[in-house]
Amino acid sequence: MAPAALTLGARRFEWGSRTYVMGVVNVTPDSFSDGGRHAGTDAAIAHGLALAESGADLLDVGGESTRPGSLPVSADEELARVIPVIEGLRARTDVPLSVDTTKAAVAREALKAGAHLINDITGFSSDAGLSRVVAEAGAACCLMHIQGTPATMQQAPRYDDVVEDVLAFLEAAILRAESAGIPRGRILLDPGIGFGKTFEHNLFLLRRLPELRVLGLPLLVGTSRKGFLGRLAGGKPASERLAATLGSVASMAALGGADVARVHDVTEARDALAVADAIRRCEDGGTFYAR
Ligand code: 7PJ
Repeated sequence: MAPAALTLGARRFEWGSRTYVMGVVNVTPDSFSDGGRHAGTDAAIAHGLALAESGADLLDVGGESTRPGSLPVSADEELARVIPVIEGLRARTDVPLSVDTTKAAVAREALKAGAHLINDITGFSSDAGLSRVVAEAGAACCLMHIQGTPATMQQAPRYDDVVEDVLAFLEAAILRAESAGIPRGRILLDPGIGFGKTFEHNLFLLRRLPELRVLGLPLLVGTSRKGFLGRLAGGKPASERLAATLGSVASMAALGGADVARVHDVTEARDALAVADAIRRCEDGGTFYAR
């Protein structure tokens, strides 16, 4: 059975009907390179609008880099980056907005400014107040698996059984969310590709994504431009990983792994998913889930 449909703002997500696309809107200092805070804000809003036009079903606004080795930023800095972008997008598009944050203080203001979903890469394991903020706002959340922290996670990732360990972490994350008062129907889960995982862990998890279905909640998966794709493509830098990204996105759709793909390149991902979803759908008569 498919997970219950989710309404976020003006959009309804009917899980199993197709693979939805979350477009990434980064508001980190790299995007401020040409002229300060205001230019960075405007560039991020313009980028988000372009992704919405390209068919993004959801936009994920992030003000803290979580790349391997990156260090945390303060709540004040994150707020200054993210809130004007949420306000700007909220005024100009009805695409639902997600905020990639681990901090209750940022989530509170982001939800006030009109965001619909909090995307916590620590699965409610770092800021005890975050789940309550989401519950009180009646917002949705994406709970991601991570081993360690972004600063240290790639030093020596280790699992007894990566699928079992991710499942156990996500089960505990669901409990944290539910005990704060977030209904199950407003929770998405994410195996956290690249977050405390070796090259082999990433591939193995993607191959076995359908096993995470036992949790009964929609799955969001982010592979876009990640390091394991660069390695598979012969050592390409992030800027040259589009084709490899599309390979991963189409594969996970074909394997039945993901309900939402988190990507930088929305136009291309929508085309790749249209193909993979159509091939998959012709076998099971219109839904990816057993009826
Ligand atoms: C993910 C994310 C992901 C979720 C980032 C990057 C690193 N949130 N935020 N899942 N990745 N839910 O985009 O390379 O995979 S930041």
